[in-house]
Amino acid sequence: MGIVNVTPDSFSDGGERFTAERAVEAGLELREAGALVVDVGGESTRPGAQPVSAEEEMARVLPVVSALAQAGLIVSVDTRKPEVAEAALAAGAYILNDIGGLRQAGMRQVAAAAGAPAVLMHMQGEPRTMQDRPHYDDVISEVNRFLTSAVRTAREAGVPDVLVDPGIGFGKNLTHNLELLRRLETLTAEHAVLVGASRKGSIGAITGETDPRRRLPGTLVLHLRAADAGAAMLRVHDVAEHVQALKVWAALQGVEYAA
Ligand code: HH2
Repeated sequence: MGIVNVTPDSFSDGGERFTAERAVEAGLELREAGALVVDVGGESTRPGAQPVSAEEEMARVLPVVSALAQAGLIVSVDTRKPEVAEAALAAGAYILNDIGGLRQAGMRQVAAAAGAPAVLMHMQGEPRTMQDRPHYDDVISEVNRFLTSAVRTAREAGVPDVLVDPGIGFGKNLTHNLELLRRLETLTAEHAVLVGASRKGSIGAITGETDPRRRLPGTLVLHLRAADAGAAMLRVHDVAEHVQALKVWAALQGVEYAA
């Protein structure tokens, strides 16, 4: 899954793609580089980010979703707002990616009505404050319990298919993020799992690299660990580099790379 942020303030590519035209170009390039799905988001969820109105979010993402869908791409929309989700699915998005795990009123119904598969992510708290002092007694069990319940609720509401996501960096410190990846088999044993560690703060915390755009090597290590644990999909900024890494990884496993 390649990332297209149509936002002025995303943590890792802030502003770079902040016009519809530029975002569409970026999406097409990601497809060309080997992305199976392109994830379009109009609200930054980085720690401390300011919320965006539904109108503003729609103005950002709808032209991009619609152009990429018309070009034949599988588009996912990264939003927490049911009105944005509904409009994006009507504009041609196929997958609903919700960092809120479809907990907000209306989200499950929108996905079910559109027959849209969904990504259900775990987050402790809210983006503005989630990194203040995250706490777990046992992070993997608590995340798994949350996701299992979110899957059940989504299924009962009629959502046709789901991927779950432990939400790397969403209300988690470095220890929590590493523990989730170390014990990821707990999740992959029960669910189809998506992992998104691309350029995230944990890599900066380990290495001292403050520029997210220079965190590809660390990203690849975390993502190959996720692949080893059986993750079904990776959410990434650097698609071509991941395709190369995954092809080599697949060859080592003696399996064919498919995307
Ligand atoms: N991470 C981000 C946004 N959406 N969705 C899923 N399912 N999983 C993730 O890990 C995830 C996500 C944050 O990354 P990014 O889009 O690069 O930055 P920003 O939120 O600042 O736009």
